[in-house]
Amino acid sequence: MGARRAGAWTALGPLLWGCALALRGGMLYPREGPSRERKDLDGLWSFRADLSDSRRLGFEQQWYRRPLRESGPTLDMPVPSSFNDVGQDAQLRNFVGWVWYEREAVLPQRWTQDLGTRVVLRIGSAHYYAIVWVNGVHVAEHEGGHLPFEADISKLVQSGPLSSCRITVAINNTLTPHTLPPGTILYKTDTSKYPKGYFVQDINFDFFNYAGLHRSVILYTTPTTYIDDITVTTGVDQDTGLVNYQILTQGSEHVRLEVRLLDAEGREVARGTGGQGQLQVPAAHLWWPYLMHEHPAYLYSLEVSMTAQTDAGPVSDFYALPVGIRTVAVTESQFLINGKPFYFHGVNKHEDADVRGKGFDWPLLVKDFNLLRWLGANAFRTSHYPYAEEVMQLCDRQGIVVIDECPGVGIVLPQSFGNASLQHHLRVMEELVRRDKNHPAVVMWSVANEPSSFLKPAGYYLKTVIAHTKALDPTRPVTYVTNSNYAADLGAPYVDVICVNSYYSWYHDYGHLEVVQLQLRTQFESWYRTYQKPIIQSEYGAETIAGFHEDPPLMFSEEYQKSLLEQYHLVLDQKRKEYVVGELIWNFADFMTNQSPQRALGNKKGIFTRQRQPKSAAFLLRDRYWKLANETRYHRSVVKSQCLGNSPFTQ
Ligand code: GCB
Repeated sequence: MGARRAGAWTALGPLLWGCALALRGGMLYPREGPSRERKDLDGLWSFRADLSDSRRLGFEQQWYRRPLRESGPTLDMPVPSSFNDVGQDAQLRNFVGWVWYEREAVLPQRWTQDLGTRVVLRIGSAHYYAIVWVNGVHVAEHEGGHLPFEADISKLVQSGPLSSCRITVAINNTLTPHTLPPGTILYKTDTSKYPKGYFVQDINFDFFNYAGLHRSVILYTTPTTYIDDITVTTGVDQDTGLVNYQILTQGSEHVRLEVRLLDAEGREVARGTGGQGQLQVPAAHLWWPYLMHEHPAYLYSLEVSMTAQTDAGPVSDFYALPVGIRTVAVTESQFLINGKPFYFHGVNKHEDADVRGKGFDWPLLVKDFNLLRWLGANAFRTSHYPYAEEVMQLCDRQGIVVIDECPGVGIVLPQSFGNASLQHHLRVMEELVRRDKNHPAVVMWSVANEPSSFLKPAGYYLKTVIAHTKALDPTRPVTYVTNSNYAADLGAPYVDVICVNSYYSWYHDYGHLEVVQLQLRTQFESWYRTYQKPIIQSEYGAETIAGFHEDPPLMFSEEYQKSLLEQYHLVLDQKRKEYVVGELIWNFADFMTNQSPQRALGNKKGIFTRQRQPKSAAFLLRDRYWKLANETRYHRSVVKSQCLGNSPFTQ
């Protein structure tokens, strides 16, 4: 129960930040303001899958040179959305290779004529590999489907009498042993069984490899001298909040920076100047998780104003960043937020829904958050890849704590632990930390889910990714999620928290609920005895077809899911008094997977259906989570008033 690592992630100050980042440039979320405009390109795009045998016809014929419709027939394709499920065509649903998106964007006159304006094209997510052209000119390439990338297109759109530009994006969803997540293309060469050239995409993860433009495509502007990145870390000294900031600018050496911190009512509580410093906030309102405080999720606003003298005259830029003041620390047996023990009672999610696949959708997002609050969940893990920025923003605003996971899922083949994979994995962590570092809701990074951590090269690989992540962000603990045996796990010595997945009485001893307690107890005790680190039960659950009922419980029935959960809860209730610091159900909702004899229209371990309707287990979990919330609350009145005040549901 010691405090060996306590404080390791608190208030280390801004100087440590950013120094290890190899990436150039920031990735601030595009916000409108006095010096910035934004134009969303959501809606219908032209679309064409390259169905040629080689999948390279689009490049051979240079489809980006002319409007896509001139190269052949195109479809209307919604953005954001996966392309797989919107059509009636099995070939498109299961397509592997290059698809082409195109859209004409009308530009405000000032954007094309004012040379002091910088025009940026930003793609929130293109899965998996993307090449982008504007008016036929190559402007960007990006690998990895879950993180944003940008291109400065000012020169292109300001080079002639243009009032619009044509944006073409070619996207390839092929996964190889060196992508993240990895996959393998299997060529089936037995011509007595398969047609010539036949291949399939093989993957070692359990969700459908949806593809396309999954998040918004945005055009936005800044001045040509501009605020490029802001990094904030926070600490607490007695009741004074400490806000360390570091600001990077581009475009001129001679800039003046002023920062003001405003409280939620818009009153200035601190101010400073220069590119880095510390603001002190007396009697600070801390950012607390949902259900942990009377006023959770308190956000300040850090207003950064830049002025610069340039050859073209004075320039100013402005960016307002939401800031939550909080600390995170880990001891041998506790996870502390603002110095108080925090118990994760939450879910694992997926970005997944009917029709749109992994496409971002506001109604779905709000529905999911209403369900989380209804459940009394205080946390989720972004299994198994970074979620949309808007999701993270809502977590900040509602106090939902996040374990932020990178797409390191299905890393099981020896060749996926080589140097090419490692270098890419390090870069993905840089992109993830760059994007999500300022979210108070993010309390821990997860660098992988269930890698083959018992393989020899996995030890070095995981150690390196964890060390790199800690160098990028010394303010948060780092973990990965394991399903290995405690004695064989080569990465566990390097993590701060042990996250372990287990499926007793589901994948092992199926049907035998009577062994769950013994096996789970053995699991916890072995891991703790070996590593003396706090443990999160990061997955557990049972496949359940909504509407199937069997009593006594049988597998796949709602009763079995409930009983299995109850068995887990009995042990969790003992061990959470010792060193278990969280439980995350697998899964929040049913989700689509590859077709296989083990999956009936996808993975059915959701406590909600894919359409977000509750199975019986949702009510069980709701009772439990509210009980847990009541135990950890500060005042008896807190939970009730939060529930009544902020949610349409009452207890
Ligand atoms: C796991 C994986 C998750 C799967 C789940 C299952 O351990 O982490 O991606 O979906 O098990 O249902 O098999």
